[in-house]
Amino acid sequence: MNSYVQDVIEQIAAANPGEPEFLQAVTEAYGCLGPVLERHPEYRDGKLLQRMAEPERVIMFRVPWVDDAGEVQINRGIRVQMNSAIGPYKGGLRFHPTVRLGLLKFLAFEQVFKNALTTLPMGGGKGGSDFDPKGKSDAEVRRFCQSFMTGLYRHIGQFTDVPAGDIGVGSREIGYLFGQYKRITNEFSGVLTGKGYDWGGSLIRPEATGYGAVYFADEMLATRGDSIAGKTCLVSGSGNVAQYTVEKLIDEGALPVTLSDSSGFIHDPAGIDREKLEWVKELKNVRRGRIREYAERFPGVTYAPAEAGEHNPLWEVPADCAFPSATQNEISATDAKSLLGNEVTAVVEGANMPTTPEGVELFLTAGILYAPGKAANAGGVAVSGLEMAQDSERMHWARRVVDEQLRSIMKSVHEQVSTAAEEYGRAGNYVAGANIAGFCRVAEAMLAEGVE
Ligand code: NDP
Ligand code: 2IT
Repeated sequence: MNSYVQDVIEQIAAANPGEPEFLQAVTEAYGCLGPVLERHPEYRDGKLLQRMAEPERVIMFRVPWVDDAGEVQINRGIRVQMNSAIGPYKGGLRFHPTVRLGLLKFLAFEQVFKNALTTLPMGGGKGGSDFDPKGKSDAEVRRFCQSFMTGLYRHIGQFTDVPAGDIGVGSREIGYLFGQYKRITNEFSGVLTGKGYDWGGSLIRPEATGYGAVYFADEMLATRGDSIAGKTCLVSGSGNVAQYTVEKLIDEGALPVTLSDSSGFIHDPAGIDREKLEWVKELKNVRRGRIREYAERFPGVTYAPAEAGEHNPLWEVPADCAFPSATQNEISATDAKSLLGNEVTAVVEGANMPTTPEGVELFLTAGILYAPGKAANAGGVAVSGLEMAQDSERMHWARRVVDEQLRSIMKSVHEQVSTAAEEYGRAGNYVAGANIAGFCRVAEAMLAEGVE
């Protein structure tokens, strides 16, 4: 790594102690930028690396609510407004007990690059709470969401900051958050994305991240004269991203064989078909059950509980392609070796930063098709951008129109990433390409806007 970049990373590490995921994301991204800074001394003079690692603003607030037993509960709400150089802050909200400021800073930092790659006018942000929706009643989730929005509403808006969903925040939570925003502000606007169709949402937004990841896989495989049809695919997670990844894989004639949650994973060698997928959607989105039940419901399926440590047996299942779609750092070096040992062709990240740095290095050295999340999962936020456009127009676009735009945006992300990698002598390296292309677009805007 270039010594200037190394120094900057060390300064950032010293200034942000106890934030390992944030530092991991910064190190990965900036580690690719040495040659860019040599070609563009103005980025160095403008201290762009330092500026981009410092959130423009962080909001932290108390979220008090009353549970069903009448007891007062307190959670912490956070919104990281990372960068608004190319548009209003945009990015999801995560409700999960592991949420801390450092975790949201990593997600917000990646979001800035990702949103730039969509070419839509969206800056980057991320927020959430350490609230755990698991095991909570619907009324408890609603009261929590109303209190969360009461703390957040004054800091967001359709032209300022537009949150959406992420882990633990789906259409139910977006509904409660939107209702409270509208009630407090007396304004019906596109302040959140991922809304229901009848109240300002976009068709294809629920599907967008998963569909987009498969479209990105199509683009990558095409560079090697290959396609997804007939490929055995591993998918982790069983939430929004995993479900619609499986749906598109089925549409395109691939064979998805796994799903998971934090308790364990299922392996269905016959393949998850449409009927089984509909059952999973009902299990996860309506009954809010565990993936273990899939193995009880369908014959020939094995279930393995999650194991502690550096190894997830899901990644030992032989397959052609892997779509990690659960959470950060879910593919360790050991898991990457299992995948490579089984001659995986492509790893396509539906989740944000699901591969550890050691795993990333192994994939890059092996020369497989490896798509980092900031490129491969950009379809979700891209259709959020299209939802914002529809809200502004007071219009709904047809399903086919949104899907075509999503496909064309994923094609363009692939093209920008490939071109940037080639320009800097790193052809085929999608990590370098995504970081360079995303960085340059934001850097140019920041320079144009002055020292702000
Ligand atoms: P959901 O909450 O719908 O689903 C998350 C899934 O991942 C669940 O199956 C959950 O299992 C599992 N999971 C979550 N945390 C862990 C953990 N610590 N260990 C093991 N499994 C875990 O979230 P999404 O599908 O929306 O998000 C999945 C990933 O995709 C995240 O990395 C998110 O940041 C990323 N992403 C999401 C986008 C979106 O539009 N929703 C867009 C781009 C990226 P359990 O129920 O047991 O917790
Ligand atoms: O990580 C992500 O890109 C998301 N959770 C979606 C963000 C959005 O604003 O749609």
